[in-house]
Amino acid sequence: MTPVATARALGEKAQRMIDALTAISASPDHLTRLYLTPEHKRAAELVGEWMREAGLSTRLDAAGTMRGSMPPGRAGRSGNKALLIGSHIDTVINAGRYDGNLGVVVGILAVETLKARGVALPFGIDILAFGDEEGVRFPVTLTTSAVTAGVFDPKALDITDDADITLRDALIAFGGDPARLKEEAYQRPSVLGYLEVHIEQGPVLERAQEPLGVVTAIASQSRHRIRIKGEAGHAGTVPMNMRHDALAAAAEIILAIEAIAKKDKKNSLVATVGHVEVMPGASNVIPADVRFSLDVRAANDRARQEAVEAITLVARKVDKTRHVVVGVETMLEKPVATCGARLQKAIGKAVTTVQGEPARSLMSGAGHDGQSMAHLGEFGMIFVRCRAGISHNPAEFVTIDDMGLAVEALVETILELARQ
Ligand code: HGY
Ligand code: MN
Ligand code: MN
Ligand code: MN
Repeated sequence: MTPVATARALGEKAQRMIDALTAISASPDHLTRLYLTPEHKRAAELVGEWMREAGLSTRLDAAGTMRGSMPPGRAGRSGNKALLIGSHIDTVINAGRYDGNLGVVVGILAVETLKARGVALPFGIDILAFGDEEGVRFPVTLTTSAVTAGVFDPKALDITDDADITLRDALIAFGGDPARLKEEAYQRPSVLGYLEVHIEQGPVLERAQEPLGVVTAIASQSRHRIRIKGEAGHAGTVPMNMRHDALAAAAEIILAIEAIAKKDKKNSLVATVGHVEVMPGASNVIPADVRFSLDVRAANDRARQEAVEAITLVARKVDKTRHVVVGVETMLEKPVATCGARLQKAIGKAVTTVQGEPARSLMSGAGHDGQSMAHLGEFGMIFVRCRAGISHNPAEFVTIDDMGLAVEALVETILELARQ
């Protein structure tokens, strides 16, 4: 088949696989697939089937990652190392269908394509379908890739979800095994590197009219929980100057967060409050207790840290002026994760070959499992154009042709590494 036909046929197969995964959701109305849920299990089993059809041996690991493995096809300088290829099959709430899922589908199709071409590689390939990159159910992110990279903090097992279920209990109920997480980690010398194909989740490639791009680094990121304790009271009787309104205090802090982030001009600083809980939540009761999430990112660690310090100062001020108690808890901090030079170069060559024009390099504002996998060695990412850069939204869209080109680019990257 001609390369274009191959890309088209691969894109059509990718679309069928994406659509099959999209149908596995907590809701018939939209795509929501959280970590360690029955829909996570069903999606992992479907991905496992595809992996086996591609000739990989599979197992669901103790953390809930579906792993597909292929040994080296021939001797070579890489010895018994494995090239890890992965992404995540968990989603946000009311998600787009390509975020994460596309990377797993493209990885499986790339292995199928290499086998169809009779390519014998001097290294193994492991495909990893991570179960928890988004960190939506539990307020920690990259859980399963952290286990894979040997950097999982067991204290996270005691973190609870909104239903007060601990990560440990959810893992056991899922059929995972908290006691075996440590042994699930790869050893650094056995890993050739980690590659992930992912939608850009931003507008750069579409604006440049290029289907693919090379990721240079993943932004510095931290997540926090802010809790405000005020005093419940009767909405009709407590005078305004005598209130300790936790939600009004939260509103003042949230607007200050937005103002701090907007002031930044050169560090791609962004700050988001995405989840707010108001207790007791009755319309005629002054809010007594408010908890909200805070997500801060920047192109460098210093800019992010300075923003968190400025936000914490505002929280202290509101604590005093409104006579409430404001607590700021840091749930995670991830420094900038830089993609390996060798993988960037191999991806750049492959993308240039496949798209027929020089590959563009760009930073990722979104977090990815590569932030964990960087602990095992080099990681590299291929970005795929998505319509208007929309993501974490059911309007997320990638064309069939671009998906086919993504498979071709991953195949070319693997062949480039095999030639080294
Ligand atoms: O939040 C993120 O950046 C990623 O989509 N989990
Ligand atoms: Mn993602
Ligand atoms: Mn995401
Ligand atoms: Mn990711």
